[in-house]
Amino acid sequence: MRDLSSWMQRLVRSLGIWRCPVGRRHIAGLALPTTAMAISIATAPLAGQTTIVKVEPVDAAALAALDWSRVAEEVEPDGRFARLPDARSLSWALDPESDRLWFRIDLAGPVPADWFGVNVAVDTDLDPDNGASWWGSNAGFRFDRLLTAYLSRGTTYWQGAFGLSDAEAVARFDLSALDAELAIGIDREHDALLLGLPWRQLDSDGRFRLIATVGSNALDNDDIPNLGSVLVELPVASGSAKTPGG
Ligand SMILES: [Ca+2]
Ligand SMILES: [Ca+2]
Ligand SMILES: [Ca+2]
Repeated sequence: MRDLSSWMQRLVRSLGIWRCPVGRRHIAGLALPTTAMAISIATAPLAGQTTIVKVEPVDAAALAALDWSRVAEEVEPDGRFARLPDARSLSWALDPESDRLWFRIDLAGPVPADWFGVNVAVDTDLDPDNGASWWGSNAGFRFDRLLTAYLSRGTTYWQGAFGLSDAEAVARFDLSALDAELAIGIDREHDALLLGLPWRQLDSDGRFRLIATVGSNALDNDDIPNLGSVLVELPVASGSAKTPGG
């Protein structure tokens, strides 16, 4: 099994304790989807702290009517672990009323009942050589900003690592370093996960490249796209061919 990156923190709720795998090829990670638990054995102390927050998902059905642009698609399931979420397609939409940008990852199967993980990694300045290296299979991608939702269900709420960060803060294991009105949607009818935020909180000019990944709240399982990244030009971007509402 591939190890996790040496600098990446993945928060694992294990036996009631949040731990952080710190890599260096002596991390053992084991996903147990049937129990919604993941066990990680870290051999170094916690190197950083991401705030654990309680999250209330938005009504995903209300987002279905947005003008979605599908930018990546995978025909066959290709994740590392068959029982973890596998991305089938990646789409985005801009809510013209709220200026909220939504990313939507359609899955090859149902969203797990009690846990999931999703990241959207974004090259905001379109400079592929700066930022931090992605830790998944799409290892050539470098990101400037990272959206994270590693969540598990409590009795009446969801909780976990949830937020917006930049490359420097992610390197010091802070996944929610930047202020953002991040929202999560769980669309069980269409087997999809959605992450949204006001687009200016992510990017200044509305033109950026991205990849996404899905998995459990402890392990990344499947990147989309597998290689390269997809360009998004919001209709609000200066010089964009796409006009608002068009
Ligand atoms: Ca896939
Ligand atoms: Ca960049
Ligand atoms: Ca993939």
